[in-house]
Amino acid sequence: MTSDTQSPEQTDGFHLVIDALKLNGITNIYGLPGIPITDLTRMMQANGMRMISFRHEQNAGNAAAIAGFMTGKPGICLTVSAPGFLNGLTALANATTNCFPMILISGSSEREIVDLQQGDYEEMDQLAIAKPLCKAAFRVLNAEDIGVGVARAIRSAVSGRPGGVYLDLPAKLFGQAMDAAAGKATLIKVVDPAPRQIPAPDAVKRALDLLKGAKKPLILLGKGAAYSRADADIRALVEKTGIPYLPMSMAKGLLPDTHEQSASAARSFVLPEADVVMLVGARLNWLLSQGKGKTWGGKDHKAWGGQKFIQIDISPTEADSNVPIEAPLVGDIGSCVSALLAGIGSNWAKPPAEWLNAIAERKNKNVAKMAETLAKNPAPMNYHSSLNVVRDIIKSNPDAILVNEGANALDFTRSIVDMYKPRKRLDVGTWGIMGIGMGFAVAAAVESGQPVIAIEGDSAFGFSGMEVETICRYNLPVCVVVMNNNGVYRGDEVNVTGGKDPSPLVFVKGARYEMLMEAFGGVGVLATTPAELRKAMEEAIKSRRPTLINAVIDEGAGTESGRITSLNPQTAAKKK
Ligand code: ADP
Ligand code: TZD
Ligand code: MG
Repeated sequence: MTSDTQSPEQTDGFHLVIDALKLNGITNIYGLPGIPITDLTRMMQANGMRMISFRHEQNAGNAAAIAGFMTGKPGICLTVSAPGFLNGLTALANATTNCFPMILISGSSEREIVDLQQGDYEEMDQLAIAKPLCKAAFRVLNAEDIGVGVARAIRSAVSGRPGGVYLDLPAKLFGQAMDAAAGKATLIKVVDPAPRQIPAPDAVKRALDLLKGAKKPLILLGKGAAYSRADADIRALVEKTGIPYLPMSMAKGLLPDTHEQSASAARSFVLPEADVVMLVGARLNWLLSQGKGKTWGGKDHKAWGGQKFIQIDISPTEADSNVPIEAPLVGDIGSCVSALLAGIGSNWAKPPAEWLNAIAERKNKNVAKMAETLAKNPAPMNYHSSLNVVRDIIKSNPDAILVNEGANALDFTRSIVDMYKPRKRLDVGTWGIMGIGMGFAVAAAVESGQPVIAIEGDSAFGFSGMEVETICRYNLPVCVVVMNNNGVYRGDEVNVTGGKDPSPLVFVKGARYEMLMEAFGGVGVLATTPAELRKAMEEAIKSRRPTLINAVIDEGAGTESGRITSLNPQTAAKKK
């Protein structure tokens, strides 16, 4: 037989999607099967990809987003049409907000029916709905365009300011057959997906001149700095200049929190006092009081405190978003920091001793005060006595990844638990969103292979708690600690009307969250003292078995909204 009479080898949409992703080094998929992607999930597994199947798409989406942050490659979330797609959207929007590279791939129903609104199964114009929530959105109608669609999605997710991308794949696409060799030729291996962006020399000089003249300089490291993976250069910049620094929440550990130049323990002193602040991959959003108001030494919320800002960011439009930026430095953080380093000679003068001493004095005072609080052992446990244990556990296991959400459970963990290595702290990010916990924990374990410790408010845990089954199914080394205070912020509220419904903020008292983990074959522990908590956490790290520790916390220990009480409308109104 000649090759002409043989039927040529065929490929199809399913296989082209798989091949396009694999060609670009993407092998982990976070998703949930159903029409029209059930076969795709099976085929992905059969073709050497790791398909992590979740119980709710939002958690799969959060897993994909944080996998993107951890690896610098886009994390992939795969969902079914309409409702599955919508369940994934919160994570997609959150990824975009946080600058995490992620691609939401959703199957969709037939264009012809959707566009005429004729009532297809799970009909929805998904592309139109996704667009305002992501950096870019694409739809592929023909199998020969899958290579381009995947390449454009990857580039859009990771280049410039990273973010979420939507890729719409209608059901009909998957079954489209084509010649295998011709199909292979349509695939694109993306070259240099996140190109370096070199800052202009005059912008570097402007930044250095401003820094040189500072009497009270401060460096603020954000999660963009953690994402940039310029760890060694960032550390060199901090150490060579001798400038005190503050890490934003997810930048903790970029330099060890115990570093002598860390000003974390004197945060409320350094922010209003500093005269020149260099932002490295951090935005002046609500987390930094928009650079204005009392936090910054301003008299009221209209005026900033007179600080001058240097802002290193890959987004050229970020500068001046809230206050004037005297020295914007646009480029990727690696390139910007190395350009700054090159301009810092051996004759660089460290900041005035007066400034450093004033910070050291505050720091020592606050550290001593904190040590005193942490040493107490009240019954029932409170946030301090329980998180003191977590602090020790992370200290002896610095490679473990800490996932954290809640209000008090978040704020106390952030301030009490020191981090020692970059990108080990994953939390609620820019939105302060609840529900990232189990999705982040699954991806953290899958992507790193390291033990994961998830410190969860009991309310926060509830948003994604069913994924403990996923954790058990994939046998992941995740230790969930539910900081159980019977409610949102506190568990001791009562219905002021005296009616029989409980207060909107409280849960069933004495809930046995650890039994949820036991239901799926994991280890459940009830811990009412720091000693019990310590023993259970040590055992979880050692055994690497899925574990849930129900840490019973004083239900009156928290404050409303944790550290951001001032953002409550009723509190704000009272102040006026
Ligand atoms: P944080 O919440 O820690 O303050 P943000 O999310 O507000 O951090 O800010 C992160 C910033 O980092 C964003 O403005 C983003 O554009 C920027 N960024 C992300 N990756 C890079 C990079 N590789 N180089 C430069 N800037 C980056
Ligand atoms: N829904 C979503 C998606 N995100 C949110 N941030 C909220 C609601 C509001 N919210 C917070 O900001 S924190 C929180 C909610 C519901 C839970 C706080 O209770 P917790 O933590 O049990 O998790 P603590 O330790 O009791 O404070
Ligand atoms: Mg709670």
